Amino acid sequence: MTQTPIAHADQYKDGWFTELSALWPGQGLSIQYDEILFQERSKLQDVAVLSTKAFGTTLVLDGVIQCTERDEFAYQEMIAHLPLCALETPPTRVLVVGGGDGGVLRELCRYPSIKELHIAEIDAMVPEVSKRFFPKMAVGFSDPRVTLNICDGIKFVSDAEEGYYDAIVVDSSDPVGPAEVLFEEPFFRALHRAVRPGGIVCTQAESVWLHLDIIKALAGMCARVFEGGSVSYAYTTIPTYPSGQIGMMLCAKARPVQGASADADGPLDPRVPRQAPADAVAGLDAGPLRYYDAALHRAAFALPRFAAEALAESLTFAPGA
Ligand code: SPD
Repeated sequence: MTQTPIAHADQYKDGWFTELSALWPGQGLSIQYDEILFQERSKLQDVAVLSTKAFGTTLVLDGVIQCTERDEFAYQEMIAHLPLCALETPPTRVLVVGGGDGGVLRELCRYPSIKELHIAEIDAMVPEVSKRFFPKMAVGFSDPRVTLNICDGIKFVSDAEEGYYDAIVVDSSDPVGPAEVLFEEPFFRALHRAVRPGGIVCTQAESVWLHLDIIKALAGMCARVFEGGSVSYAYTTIPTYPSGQIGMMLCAKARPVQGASADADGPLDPRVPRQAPADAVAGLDAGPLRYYDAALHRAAFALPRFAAEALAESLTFAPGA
């Protein structure tokens, strides 16, 4: 049993861990823990696993909560199924950038049509730790369709064949440290190239309560990069992310001939669920879906007025319309 924190010691006090960051100044969620199960410095970041009273086993990178056993599905299901279900044809090739804990992979394994499921994770320690401490979340790594690449995600995406993927999910940590570049234009240009026309890129896009400026800048940049396609912001609720809410930016690449599909005359509208994830995966203990369904898919794009107004200029479809 390890009780003495070796990194971010100011965030551990009297059996409570408090999540502090310059990205949410003046606030910090505190959760009570019994034990620090693991803590090590990888080549890139501080990796810790806590056994917490209210949220079960919890993964913390550089002092920031990435997932807890109790609520991880609220994020992993939504960032995976919103883009995949919005596709007009069943997906066959999908890429995850980041997502080394395997939670998004587990969700993508629910699509029998997928033949190739690639993941580009920069930190080898994250999948190792996840397999050891979060076996239910990491089940996807044993799916034979999955190839795990420990590498720089930007390089992996830049080297991909043009238009190779039906969908790319970018499950990054926050835009400080190793993940900062995953919010910048050169990476989005590479994503745009690697996804097929009519395909969707879905990236972690922070909270409207805390990061409206970041989201606004991201949406504006996405609108430039995905010109002729569409840009939409959706969100999920999750108690252990700052402010209890986190969003996803969904960028659909322009189709060669708009109006070629049965249900649209313009760019692909990701607010419409068209595919369905399976509740059970043969040979894989993924468990049933616990958050996502078609009604929630549509609802996820409806924004509170203050956010809708701030993002109106850059989003393709008026939120809520
Ligand atoms: N503020 C933390 C945001 C983390 C988003 N990514 C989490 C990885 C879960 N698969």
